[in-house]
Amino acid sequence: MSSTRNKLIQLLAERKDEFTSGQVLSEKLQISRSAIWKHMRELKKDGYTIEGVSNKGYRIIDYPSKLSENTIQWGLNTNWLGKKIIHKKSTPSTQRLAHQAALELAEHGTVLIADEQTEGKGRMDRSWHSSRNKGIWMSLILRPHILPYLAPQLTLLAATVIADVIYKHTLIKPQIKWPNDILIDQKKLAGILTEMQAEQDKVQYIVLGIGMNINQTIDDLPNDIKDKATSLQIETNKKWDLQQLIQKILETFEKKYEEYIINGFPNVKTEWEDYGFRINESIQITTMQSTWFGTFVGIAEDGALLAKRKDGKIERLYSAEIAWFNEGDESHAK
Ligand code: BT5
Repeated sequence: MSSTRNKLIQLLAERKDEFTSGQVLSEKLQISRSAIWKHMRELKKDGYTIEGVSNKGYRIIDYPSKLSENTIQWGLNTNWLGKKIIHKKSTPSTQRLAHQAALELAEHGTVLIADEQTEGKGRMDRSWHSSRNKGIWMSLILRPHILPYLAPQLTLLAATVIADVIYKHTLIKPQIKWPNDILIDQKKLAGILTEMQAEQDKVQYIVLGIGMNINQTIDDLPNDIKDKATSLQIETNKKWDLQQLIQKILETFEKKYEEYIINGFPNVKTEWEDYGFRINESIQITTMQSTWFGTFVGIAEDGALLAKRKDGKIERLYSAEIAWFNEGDESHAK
């Protein structure tokens, strides 16, 4: 991957619809005008549509529709996340690939991504629909120096990353349903699956999977999730550029992750609660032992769910399913 080309895309992408002159590009990149022209020709080969107008300069009209390691990396403004990307057209599950790669010592920040997953998975062996080119199906390999019991905090952190990116780009404020669902209007747009390999008090690696519906229409959604899932296209009536959203997710993730490693969970908690779904409202809680109704109070300093029982007792839950009821509705469970 050429870092000059990377910078070139970044410069053009920053100015969106405006032209940037060849002169400015050549000064900023410290290369000749003819070298710029050659890079433009390579970008076009990779699927970028670039308009070049004499006396005005260049601008990107369209981004490549196909994902590849290069198209994700070009213009990606991160220091370590996504420096290594493994892209597959089709794979059973990027989680599976990521575990293999991590066991083969793939470095912290490696990203595995697929156009399609044939056996995408959710939590507890549930399945995750991942149709070709319609969404973001990716797994991040992380090797944080944190105690294993804190790993679920990374799920909550990832949820705020996705929520921020959606909010910033669509101006629709999503909600996060504890612990891992990103909802718009009570419908699931994205889910996170965090899996860990650890020994006693050391995390060997974490595979953090992100599944996000982007360009599905209602008709694209399988029947079993049609009434409880959504996509960015359904919510905004327009198609979204996968590559740009992936880059935004990786950039936002890296920033928040670094902040978390330095300062711990408090900021994540505040941000999470700002998006928190049904905080201070009634929820149904199902654990391995029982099902009961309570009020969702928020999340604890370590990321646990805090729910108040009818007698006022606050329970701290690390593993549970929550569901809720709208008036006259059946429960919205998984
Ligand atoms: C999740 O599980 O929400 C975690 C999803 C993680 C998917 C990513 S994609 C990249 C990586 N590779 C993988 O193989 N997995 C990760 P959970 O909370 O258990 O939710 C699963 C439930 O969500 C299913 O039982 C369905 O009801 C619903 N569901 C399945 N596919 C969906 C989709 N595309 N959109 C919305 N809901 C879906």
